[in-house]
Amino acid sequence: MRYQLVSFPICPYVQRARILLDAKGIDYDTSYIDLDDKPDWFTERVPTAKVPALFVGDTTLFESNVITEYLDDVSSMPLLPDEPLQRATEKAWIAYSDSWLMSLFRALKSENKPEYAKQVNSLLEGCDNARSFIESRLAHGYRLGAFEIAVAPLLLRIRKVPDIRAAFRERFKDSSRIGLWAQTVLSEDAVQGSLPDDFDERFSRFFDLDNPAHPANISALGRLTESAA
Ligand SMILES: N[C@@H](CCC(=O)N[C@@H](CS)C(=O)NCC(=O)O)C(=O)O
Repeated sequence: MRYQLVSFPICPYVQRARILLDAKGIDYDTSYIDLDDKPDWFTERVPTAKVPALFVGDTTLFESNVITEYLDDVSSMPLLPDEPLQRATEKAWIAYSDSWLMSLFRALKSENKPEYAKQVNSLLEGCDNARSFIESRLAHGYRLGAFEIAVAPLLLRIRKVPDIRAAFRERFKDSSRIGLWAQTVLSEDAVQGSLPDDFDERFSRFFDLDNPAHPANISALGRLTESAA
């Protein structure tokens, strides 16, 4: 049976499923939909009306973390550990990483610098909380696991926004291992190949990132100078 992945080109949650499918060499078809004009066949089959959805024959799976866990379960070389406590721990961090993606989304959609700064700070705090978990994963050498796949879309997007990238560099400058871990995740073939060719353009357009007035483009210093004038 061939899987059908329902997708939207710049969705980070879809990207998780795509990375896992590609990393494991699983064949699948992709259907792209317009989230502003969802087709009936989609809304009739997907209760949340959100992507990703994975059609497995007549069955519909939804929620990216459930889709990736299912695909991991039914394929060889499992990414999630077997041991129940380790497995639950990794799944807990994966679930927590959803809130980091949400902070990034809110930061990029924010209309003013204070809201943007609040969301970036919440993103930094969340990722900072994962320091010891990431360090513990590196104790036995790097391996692409389920957690890495869950956070790869976030790491890719952080790289695309210079202001947020700089904030991460500053925050994690004392941990070269975490920087190296992030670079290694980003250099995985399945991660590299998971973005559409026109991703940068679509991403910028979706968040209006080329607008000089976007909060990510206004330096804190510039804002202070403006308000002092
Ligand atoms: N918790 C869901 C989130 C999925 C999600 O928010 N997808 C967005 C696109 S990135 C979506 O389909 N939005 C359409 C809508 O909310 O109507 C998951 O992990 O799959």
